[in-house]
Amino acid sequence: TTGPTTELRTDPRAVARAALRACGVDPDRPAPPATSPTTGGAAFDVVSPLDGQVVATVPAAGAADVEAAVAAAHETWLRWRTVPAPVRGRLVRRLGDLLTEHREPLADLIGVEVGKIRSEALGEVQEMVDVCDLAVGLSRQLEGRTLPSERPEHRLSETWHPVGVVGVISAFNFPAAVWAWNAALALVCGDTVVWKPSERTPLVALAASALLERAAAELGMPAGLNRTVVADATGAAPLVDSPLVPVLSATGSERLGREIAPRVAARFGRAILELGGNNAAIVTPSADLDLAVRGIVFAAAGTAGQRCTTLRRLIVHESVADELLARLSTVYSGLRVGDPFDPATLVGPLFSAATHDAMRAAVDEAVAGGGSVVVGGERVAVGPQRAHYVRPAVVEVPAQLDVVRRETFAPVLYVLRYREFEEALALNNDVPQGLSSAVFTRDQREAELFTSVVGSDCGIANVNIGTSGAEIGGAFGGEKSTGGGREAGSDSWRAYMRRATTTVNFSRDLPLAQGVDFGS
Ligand code: UN1
Repeated sequence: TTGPTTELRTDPRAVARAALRACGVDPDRPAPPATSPTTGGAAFDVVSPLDGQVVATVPAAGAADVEAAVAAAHETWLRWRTVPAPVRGRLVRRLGDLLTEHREPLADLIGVEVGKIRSEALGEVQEMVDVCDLAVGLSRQLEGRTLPSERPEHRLSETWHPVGVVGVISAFNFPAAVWAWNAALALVCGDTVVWKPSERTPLVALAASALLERAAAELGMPAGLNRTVVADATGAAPLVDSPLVPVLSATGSERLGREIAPRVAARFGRAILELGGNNAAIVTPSADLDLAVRGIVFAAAGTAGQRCTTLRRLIVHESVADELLARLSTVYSGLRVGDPFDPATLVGPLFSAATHDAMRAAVDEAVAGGGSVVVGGERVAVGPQRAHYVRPAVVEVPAQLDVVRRETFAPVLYVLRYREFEEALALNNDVPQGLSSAVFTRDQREAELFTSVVGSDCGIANVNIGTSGAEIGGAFGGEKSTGGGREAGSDSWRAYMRRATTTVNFSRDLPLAQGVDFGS
């Protein structure tokens, strides 16, 4: 531990209580709306990463509760699917308005539960509002196609129908926005939702679900279109295994994906997977270094390195590496680490002691493999010692070591040097994960190559912008061990619906396709 203890002015418990109340959740008994009391009697303690103390206790849903929530959501779906999509859109529009009105308390809860700095917590709420806007627009555009039939006086067309209950499993680091990406789309698509937030960040989930419930009540729409279940993996089993959940959207570790994907596949369900990332940026000799430094620092140190899109690998041309590292070193040394509610703070706490352990182990492994720490990695004393504040680290490594090829969900940026652009591209792609990637260059040939078929193999390939902070307008997701799912914008909505292909014969004849002759 270095330096003096920085003051922690925020009282997480008081902030959480006031924010829950503002969103219509009883702070003395925080529980999901529209659900019967849970069966187990077990409960989860919510620990704030700001000071390591318990801020609330939430009753745990067991497998029987989750099973009941799925059955109830299915019943609600039978009615909801017949409501016209533009009418469903009104619900999501009202949800977006309520989220906007409650952006401060929602951001408070994200700050208390995750440790996000104010601007990023507000940004997460904005991301929810943005996806509501997108979904409202989509509610009038869930279009099918009419295709040329090979037969005369025939029409070939497709219609998109609601699919049923969509299960959503979300992670601690985007405890509300990932639900909104899924729920806003699912609701306009005519589906209902059962949401299992991380049991370590349930409070903002309870608040967001309460606002949706309020929106539905105000508009005279059904209660329980979304059912939130605060459960662990065992309790959540019905979401994974029930045939009443045709689509399961899961965000989390690669381990989570390996556990659930085969089970969803075994019942022929559809899984939308958003798993790990190990995102790289290439900095070429022509890069605008001022811009690159800013892009790199936000992507690598923002959210204390705990986004799935966090920049974890920097692949720098040898001609600019020394200068870039010197500049990064200066900026990292000055990064304000501390109370995330202090507007001057840029780096809040790590989520947990386990995150801190994983970070230290990763840095040690990189050093043992011949790497050297350029800057950071040390603990910063903020408030009581039960919390884990660190200076984000930059570690230069001689090669893409095993530890570099793994995702460590903490602020460690590995730096590799390259000579030829093709070598940089190969390094970018030579990891199991395939979520996000970036190139900083002013050379159009390099930029085009990076985004071409032989360039980055990731779901996101950016030019002169970091790897994180995607807008919701595009499809979000990645390849390889990232899981292949796509959420949010573009045509991601199709994954939340089923397609019916229809051939209509309006002739007086019965010509068979492929010219088949079957008598008469
Ligand atoms: C995540 O970390 O799970 O692109 C999602 C981004 C955000 C979403 C991150 N819009 O960084």
